[in-house]
Amino acid sequence: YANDVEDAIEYRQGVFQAIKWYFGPMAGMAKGDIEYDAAEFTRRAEMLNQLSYMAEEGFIEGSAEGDTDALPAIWEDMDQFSAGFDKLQENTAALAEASKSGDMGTIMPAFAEVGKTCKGCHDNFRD
Ligand code: ASC
Repeated sequence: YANDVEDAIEYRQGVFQAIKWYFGPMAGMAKGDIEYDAAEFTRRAEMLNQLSYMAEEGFIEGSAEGDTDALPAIWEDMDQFSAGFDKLQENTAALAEASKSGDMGTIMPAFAEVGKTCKGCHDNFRD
C-alpha cells in the first residue's frame, strides 16, 4: 500500500480532525455548556470508537518529516505509541457502553478516561 508521506500526514490529521469534531460537543455536554442529549452522546461515542481504529495507519515510515506535529519519538517507540491507540479503542468502547445508561454520573468517569488517553499520547508524542 505505497502511500505518499504527505498523503499519510493529511490522512491522519483528517482523522484527528474528525475525532475533535465528535469529541468537542461531548465535552460541551459534560461541562453543561450544551444540553445533554443521550442519543447524540452515544452516537458520538460510537463514532469515536470507529475513529480510534483509523489514525494509526497514517503514521507510515518516514512521515516524521513534513508538515506535522508528530514527534520522532513515535517511530522510536512504536510499541508504546501503538498501545496508546489500543487504550483509546478500549476506552471509547467503554464510553459508548456507559453512555447507554443515559446517566452523566456513570458517563463522566469513562469520559475522563478517554480525555486522559488523548492527553497522554499528546504529551509524549506530539510537538
Ligand atoms: C480536547 C482536545 C484534546 C483533548 C484533551 C483532553 O478537546 O483537543 O486533545 O480534549 O485535551 O484531555
